[in-house]
Amino acid sequence: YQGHFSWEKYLKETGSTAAPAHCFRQSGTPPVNEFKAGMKLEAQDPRNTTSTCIATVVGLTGSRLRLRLDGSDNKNDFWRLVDSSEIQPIGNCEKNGGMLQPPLGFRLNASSWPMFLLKTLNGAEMAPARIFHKQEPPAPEQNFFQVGMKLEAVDRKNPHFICPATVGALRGVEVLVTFDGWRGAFDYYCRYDSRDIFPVGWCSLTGDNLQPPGTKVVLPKTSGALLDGSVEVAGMHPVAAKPPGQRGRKPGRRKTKLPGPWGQKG
Ligand code: MLZ
Repeated sequence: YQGHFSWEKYLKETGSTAAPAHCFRQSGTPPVNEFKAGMKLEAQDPRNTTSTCIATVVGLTGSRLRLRLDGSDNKNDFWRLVDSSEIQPIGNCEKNGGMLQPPLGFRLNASSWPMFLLKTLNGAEMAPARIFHKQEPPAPEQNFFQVGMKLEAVDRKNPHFICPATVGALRGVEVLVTFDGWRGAFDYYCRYDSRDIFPVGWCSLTGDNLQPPGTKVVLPKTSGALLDGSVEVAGMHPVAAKPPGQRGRKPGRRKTKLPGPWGQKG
């Protein structure tokens, strides 16, 4: 479900272009997701990346898995692409001479980890090796992004969301991901080969739910005020100008949201 958002219309209305596929470290066709909720696998602990832990698939969204580390709480779920190198079949760690570790913030006493591990794996449904993808796609040889290009990106503050975004700046191997319609509140720098950024159209291919852009307006630096007191925003519908006191208001929750031309959630 894509809400009422259409990239085709939006690109036209904003006079912008999509970042071409060769900019991204993503496979041309999104990787097939054959995982099922409840399956267990090995994953790097995102809060302690040198540890390999047991994780359970607690949800599926497009080509991504929502994972929860066994022995952790339900407040630290994380999302991984099915072709991520950070997930492996159970047995892989030991095969490579490693030892499975308790997650950071293990609920029980550290001394109970060996028994916990036995119990959590006993009778568990282990994700079969054949549904893992052999390799992560290769990184493009350099940063091919250009400022102004559109893309789809994981909102790192709400990582279940993938949202329309624009390249805001370039800094060597890094790209500033700016989220359309959110006044910078969710923006971040990432490497050009990050697995959190996708070409336009990715979500419609995977069936992931692409969020519509926000409706928070960035006022242009040089006044774009029109005669009727409204402000023209980057070729989109004029939005009513705010009284001076409210300009540049910090992003945050507003009780009544501005109606957006593309619909919105959350
Ligand atoms: N509804 C929530 C989430 C916003 C998500 C923005 N993503 C770029 C909020 O308004 O904070």
